[in-house]
Amino acid sequence: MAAATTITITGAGGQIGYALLYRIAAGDMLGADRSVRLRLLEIPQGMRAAEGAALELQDCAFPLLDDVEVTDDADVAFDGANIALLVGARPRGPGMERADLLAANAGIFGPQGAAIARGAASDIRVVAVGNPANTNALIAAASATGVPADRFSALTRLDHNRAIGQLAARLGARPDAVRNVAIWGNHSATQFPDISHATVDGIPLIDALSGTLGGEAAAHAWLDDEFIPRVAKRGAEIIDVRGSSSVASAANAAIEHVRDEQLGTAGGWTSAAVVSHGEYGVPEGLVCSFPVVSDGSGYRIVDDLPLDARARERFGASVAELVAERDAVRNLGLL
Ligand code: NAX
Repeated sequence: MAAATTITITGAGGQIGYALLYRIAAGDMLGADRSVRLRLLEIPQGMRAAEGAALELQDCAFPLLDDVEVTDDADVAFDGANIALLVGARPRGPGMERADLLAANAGIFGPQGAAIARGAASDIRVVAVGNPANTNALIAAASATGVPADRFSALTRLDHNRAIGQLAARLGARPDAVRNVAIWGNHSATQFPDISHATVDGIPLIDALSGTLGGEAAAHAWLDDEFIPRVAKRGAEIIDVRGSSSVASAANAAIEHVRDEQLGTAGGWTSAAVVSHGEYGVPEGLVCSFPVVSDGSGYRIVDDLPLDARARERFGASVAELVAERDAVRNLGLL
């Protein structure tokens, strides 16, 4: 077996951390032939929870788990890291303005980016899960001097999977029959879940939807009035029904994001927020969700899809939000 892969998980004592650790150690992320070394980063208040999770990891006696270390020191956590999942973030507190939230998170993701630059392995790849995920990834990348920006991404795989789940349920299809859905923009309510290139069992999805709903006008009405808002606001729906935010589905999405980036997307594409090089007119440097593919050496944007005026308008609104977040961070002198 090859040398163990070192994986750093921040916020490991939190809810998503707890849902992530055991699946990673069981081999769900990198496969049954790669052993892993886990580095759990927490703040002092979260250390006991992370230490407890580490005790349980020991009690699972996973054959692939070489070693677990719990720390509140970012330099220790990222030392030699091959993969980092940045989950720990500052949630929006009562009365907190957007600028306060961005600043609080810049105070987390900036120093973590710098620690990654100081100590991570040369093949490091980082995904920001903690919100606001896109801008947190942007800040971490900007602070990681010497690490190529394209090593940083943010999670929109949960939005992608939510879209597939909705479509499969509406069409009575298996989720794996639905291909080439795309999430464009920000991981927020402005995101654009797009089915215009999607297929189900090889048939254009819009045709299948028109057949199910009784015509193309009805299909477009369902997409605009139900599908898009439901996917974009699914996080709030989960909180309303479950009484707590998405945890298992978020951890699952993070595992799939890393797995596909590291091992490759097999046919079709997925969605991830990655650094723009100007694709589709998105300002260079923004961390924006696009359809992406990977051959195992990192995500590459699918950059040649036609977008109609309606799609451009929705995508443009979400990109404008990302620009505003970036500018707010810049104006605070944090970028
Ligand atoms: P929890 O509050 O359960 O856990 C967060 C943990 O992070 C806590 O244990 C806290 O002590 C730790 N933490 C805070 N600051 C830290 C720092 N500087 N270094 C290390 N650890 C730190 O939240 P949880 O439910 O696990 O959610 C984590 C983040 O994921 C939140 O920001 C949440 O908004 C975000 N989400 C992102 C999603 C996505 O698709 N991108 C979906 C799910 C989730 O909402």
